[in-house]
Amino acid sequence: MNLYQRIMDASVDRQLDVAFSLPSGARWTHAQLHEAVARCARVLSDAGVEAGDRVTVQVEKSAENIVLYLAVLRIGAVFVPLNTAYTDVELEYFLTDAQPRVLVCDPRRLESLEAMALRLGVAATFTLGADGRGTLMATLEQSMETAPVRARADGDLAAIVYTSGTTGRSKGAMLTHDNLFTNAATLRQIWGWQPDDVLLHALPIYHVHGLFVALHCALLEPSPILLLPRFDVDAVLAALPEATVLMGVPTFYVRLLADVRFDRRRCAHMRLFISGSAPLLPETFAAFEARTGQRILERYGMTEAGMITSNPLHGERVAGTVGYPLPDVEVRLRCPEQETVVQEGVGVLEIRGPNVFQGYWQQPERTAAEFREGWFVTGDLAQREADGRVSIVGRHKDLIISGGLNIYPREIEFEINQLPGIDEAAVIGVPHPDFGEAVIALVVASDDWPGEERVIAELRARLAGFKVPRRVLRTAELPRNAMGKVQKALLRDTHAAILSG
Ligand code: MLC
Ligand code: AMP
Repeated sequence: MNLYQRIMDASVDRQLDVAFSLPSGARWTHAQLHEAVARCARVLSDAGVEAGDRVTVQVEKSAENIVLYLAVLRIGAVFVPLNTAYTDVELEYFLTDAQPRVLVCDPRRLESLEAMALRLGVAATFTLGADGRGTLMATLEQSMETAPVRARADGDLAAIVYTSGTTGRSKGAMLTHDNLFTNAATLRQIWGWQPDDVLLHALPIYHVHGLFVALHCALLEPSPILLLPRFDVDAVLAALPEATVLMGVPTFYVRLLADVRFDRRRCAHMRLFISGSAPLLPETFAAFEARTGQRILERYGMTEAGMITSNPLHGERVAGTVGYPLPDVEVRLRCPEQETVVQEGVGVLEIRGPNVFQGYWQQPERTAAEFREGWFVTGDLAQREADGRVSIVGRHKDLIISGGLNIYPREIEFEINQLPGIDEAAVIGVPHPDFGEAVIALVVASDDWPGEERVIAELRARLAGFKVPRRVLRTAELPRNAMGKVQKALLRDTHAAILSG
């Protein structure tokens, strides 16, 4: 069934209730939301978007951005969200790969992106600004025409979400209407979602955390959403007394704790603080409890599978663990050395369940490589206790997570290796007080290399800001093991304190 139909059905008796409220004081009822969705769906249909067509969207967060997401679902098309930090160079790859029928971009980038989209065969480009204005909404306002909900089978695609790839190129994870619905239904149940919940939404909506986990829980109840354009400590502090649930990456909690105004009184109305997308440090968990009297509920997931495990709503939330597999998700561990499958102990986590994606867009070989006997190989190293509780203890994949955003070193190493005077580069993640981890690079270079500042400037032109190394250090050689592989763990140890000051 079309996920949008389910979202519409959920609010059928609640049309005049608030769906979203914004810091400006603006409010959208469910009736207004679905009216706008139906008309936006018509604009897309008139632009030639048919069921199965991709609609690629790189815009700032707004209520209209959510209207656009729901409109794409409504007509059975496939939503392809992109991080607003991606540069034109990165966009060219995504447009070439996804081959969308329509691109929706920020008005400030129309000039460069429209020309690129045209060249790459995209039929139409619309704009949508942070204020909700742009050619998309202007077109919608010209007519009252709507487009009907398109019937979809559970296995039809709803979204392709790009996730960084070990080989350096991002891959599009194909998610179906059923993947998204079943995961949301399970989360609503285990997190005890209620109609009088109020979701404080401060996450970006170009990744699964903010787009699916947070939005779907609220929209399928339905319960109102306080929609913040981005995470901002002042705005969150102002909204907390009205909210009951906050979902965030660990950086949210680190930043809130750094503000003395964040205290027990401000959190008195809150039912649930949820953390995920990156490891929550036990120190943050403990400091949070000491300050607010509340224990953060940590869960674990990934783009390819939505949510996988969660600490319990009732019962012990243990710092440094990600809780139990969701009721409809099976997990097992594979010891990397012996290649044996175990239920307890440490190994690479493999999962199976209705949440698991359909594969990588147009990459059957990569899909096949990441499934074993029907189980999806997460690449995360996990430890499982006898009672089933899971902790993520490391990564089998070479991945950096900075402020909840994934970065694959290969992509950055590739770009650095293109620069003159550089023989080789190793990119690693080191501890960072705000982002958990951040990127640095070690380079072996000749005397005429451009130098740290120039390398950083060159990378900025090509890569999203969060991927650009904070430091680029020249070194005589990179440490290697007997197999000739760069010993990144050793480099991480050597440079562990470089960004901690
Ligand atoms: C921004 N910057 C970052 C960064 N975010 N650097 C490293 N890591 C990050 N995550 C840099 C920018 O490039 C810029 O630098 C400067 O910081 C300020 O940018 P900003 O946009 O103003 O930053 P800020 O608003 O403070 O954002 C930080 C943040 C944000 C942590 C609030 O990154 C965020 O909301 N992260 C959540 C990401 C998320 O939703 N992840 C879920 C993925 S799904 P400069 O120098 O360029 O100007 C997933 C599955 C799961 O993982 O389990 O949920
Ligand atoms: P993404 O590919 O952006 O969806 O990121 C998914 C990855 O984030 C997972 O494979 C994990 O490595 C990591 N992750 C998500 N949640 C947690 C968590 N609670 N603790 C540790 N790592 C996490």
